[in-house]
Amino acid sequence: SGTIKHEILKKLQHAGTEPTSGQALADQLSVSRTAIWKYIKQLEADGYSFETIHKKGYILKNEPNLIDAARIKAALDTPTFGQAIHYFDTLPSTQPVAHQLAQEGAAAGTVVICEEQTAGRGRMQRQWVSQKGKGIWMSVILRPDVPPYEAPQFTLVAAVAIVKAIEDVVGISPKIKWPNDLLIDSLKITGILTELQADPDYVNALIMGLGINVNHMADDFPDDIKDIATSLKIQSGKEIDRAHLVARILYYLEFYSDKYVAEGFIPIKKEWENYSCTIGQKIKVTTVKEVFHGVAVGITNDGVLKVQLPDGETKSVYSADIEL
Ligand code: BT5
Repeated sequence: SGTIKHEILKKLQHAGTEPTSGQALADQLSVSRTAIWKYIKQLEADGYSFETIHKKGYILKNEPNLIDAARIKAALDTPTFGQAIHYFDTLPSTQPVAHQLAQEGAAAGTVVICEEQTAGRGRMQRQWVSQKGKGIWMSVILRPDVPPYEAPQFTLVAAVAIVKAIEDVVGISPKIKWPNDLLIDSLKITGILTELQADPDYVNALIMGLGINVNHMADDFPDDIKDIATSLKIQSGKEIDRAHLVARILYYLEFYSDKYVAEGFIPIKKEWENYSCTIGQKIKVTTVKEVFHGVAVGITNDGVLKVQLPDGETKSVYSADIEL
């Protein structure tokens, strides 16, 4: 039934200011006119509004500024990802909900998304600021057929996918800061959190948490991040259709994770390097064990960062925070 609702929406979106009759919708979707009427009522309850023109039909007047399943699905162009979307107004965090669904067997590409997180989190239990209606706060369940030690590469896969989607929808190109940040103008626009459900030998699920600042104005950010964060709206000067961006991210996430499984990391590594602002830079590396300075000389075919120290020695960095 969710499908018919989103098909109705899609048709009315495409029809623009031309009325579409209930009978035409009923015929095209092989349901009764009463069913169409009920779906229209449901859409109205979701915040959509329609003009009803006597004997002619419906015109879509207003769409709520939401990232609900119907709007994402109307823009979706993927074989698998986003077929199941669990949408919430507010959640503590989308991650535990996605973990739970994955444990219950949810399919690859299942999405948990909300307008607002009250306890959004980054790596190592850091806070992720997630204001209502401003961003994309979502978790996507992946089930790639890879061993657990390859999980961190999916952070890099997701980074490439999100850059591509932002290029398509917004027309600007963020830079990737290893391992999990996207920056514009050296300010953070996106954070990625890759979590794992695995046995010793194989991955049951990857829970990819994606946080993207979209329609924030400068004074929407709280003091503690206002000097390090930015949004797509601040950077592009336009209000962005979040549902459309979500659909594009899901498209590239499916494309690149399939590519990874089929061809390995090397083809994706090339794209990653093109977008990276890390390689070739002097950086400060903070791991759980130590802090050191060096030059980021590259990533390996396993996605590990290579850092050359002042004495010429090269260190492999698997997980860290870096400062440019
Ligand atoms: C991350 O962690 O960057 C991963 C963020 C993942 C968020 C998504 S949203 C959907 C899903 N559900 C969740 O609860 N989480 C995921 P990390 O590299 O540890 O960076 C965290 C740091 O980024 C914080 O300590 C702040 O300094 C900064 N920060 C917090 N909120 C931010 C925001 N909205 N924009 C830019 N920077 C932010």
